[in-house]
Amino acid sequence: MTHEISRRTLLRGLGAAAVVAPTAAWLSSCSSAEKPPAANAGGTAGATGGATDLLAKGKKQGYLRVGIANEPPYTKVTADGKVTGCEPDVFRAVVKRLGIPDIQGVITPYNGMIPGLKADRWDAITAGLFMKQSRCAEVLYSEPVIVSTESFGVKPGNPRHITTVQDVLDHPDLKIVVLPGGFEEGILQTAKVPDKQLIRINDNRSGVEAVIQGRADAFFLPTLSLRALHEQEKGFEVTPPVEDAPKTGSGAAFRQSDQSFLDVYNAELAKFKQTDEFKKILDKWGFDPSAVKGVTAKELCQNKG
Ligand code: 6CS
Repeated sequence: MTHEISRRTLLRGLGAAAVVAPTAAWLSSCSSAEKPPAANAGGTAGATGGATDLLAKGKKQGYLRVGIANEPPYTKVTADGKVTGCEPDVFRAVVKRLGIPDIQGVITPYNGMIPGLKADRWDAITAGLFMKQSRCAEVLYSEPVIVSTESFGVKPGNPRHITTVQDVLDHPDLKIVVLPGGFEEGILQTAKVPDKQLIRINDNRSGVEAVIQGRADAFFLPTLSLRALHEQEKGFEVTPPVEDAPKTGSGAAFRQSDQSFLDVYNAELAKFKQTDEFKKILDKWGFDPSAVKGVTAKELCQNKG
């Protein structure tokens, strides 16, 4: 069901999936059973009746739907409802070069992104969903757009001296906030950190609050995401990048039935990565465009977990 709701409701309902169009403030709150209308009226069978012809679908309807989290600088929904952030901005630029005018964002938690993609609630994930073995086994990733690092959000002065995953293992009394199904949860699980040390919170602001109020000792999140949160809330500090965390990187993720679109997208992305526009987008969001040079999806998909 599509209906206009106030953007305040949208931003409050971050836990729910909500459709955010880049222009009109058309939003639709989708329950897990619902699908946004029209966009998948034809279901996943493309014009050929076979696998999705995502390129033809995007050109015909004028946009592709993307799963996002609203976690700056990776993804951001502005106050007037525009879908932006590093990954959506790159995706929008590349699909525009393929003849698809725009994108429409659906906000969802990280642990809902791949199930929602498979359920055809969106056509791609452009959220900074970091590549690792289990995810690469379920979806088709484009070549990476960004690489980035992980950090801990800690109390000022980092009184428990939490700087590495090993520190968490060595101190079983430490409580670490992670996003459910997030990459950081996976890092700690792969390191065999006992589950009783994990506190799962879906909302980044609440994760920071848990540290400030002493209910947790650290919030494990990408460095740039913590720095963006710190711009709004000074009651915590961000550690330097965690040295024993794997290299993180991401690109757009597609359904396995969309291999033909992935091939076309990757070819256009490779050209786009040579342009000043690509560098401008990454610079705007605080990413180093040179850091992703030579990094491949094949390499990042070796990440354990
Ligand atoms: O890929 C993930 O699961 C992680 N990616 C980002 C951009 N933020 C946190 C999340 O856990």
